[in-house]
Amino acid sequence: MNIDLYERIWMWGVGVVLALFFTSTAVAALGHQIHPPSHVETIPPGQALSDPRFRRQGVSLDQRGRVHARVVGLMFTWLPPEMTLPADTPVTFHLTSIDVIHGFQIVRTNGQSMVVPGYVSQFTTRFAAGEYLIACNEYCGVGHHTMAAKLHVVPASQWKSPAREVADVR
Ligand SMILES: [Cu+2]
Repeated sequence: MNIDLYERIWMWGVGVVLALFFTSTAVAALGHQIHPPSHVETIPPGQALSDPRFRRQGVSLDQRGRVHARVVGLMFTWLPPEMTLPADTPVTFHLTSIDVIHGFQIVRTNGQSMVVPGYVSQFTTRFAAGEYLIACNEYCGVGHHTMAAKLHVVPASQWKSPAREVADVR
């Protein structure tokens, strides 16, 4: 079969671009551990702040000593606006919104998730010690640009851990 030279160049070009895309996806997923959160848990958005899972926002320890961070998004803030977490320790984030869709992004880390009213987003990650900015990366209204929180990550030995929960909230 005779294929025109230009046709052949374009076919190779497309092949190379596809190979690059698949390779970069594989490197991100396998090398850098970047995965989309996959977790389906629902919550009535109007009652999220009185729900046992989010009544107390912030950092907690479950009965097995694992660290959890519970955050509620609303126009135009994150609750709580500041958290302190231990470094090099797996932390499971639980996120929900009481109004519109927000985007929870811990800048310069792989911690990021959509925050959708009616659902609890969850992901687990760990951090190096330092200060991190939590931004909203999903346009949510006129005050969107002011929607930010702070994350302090301190060496685990200096971290003041909260009391363990009496019963596992989840
Ligand atoms: Cu927002």
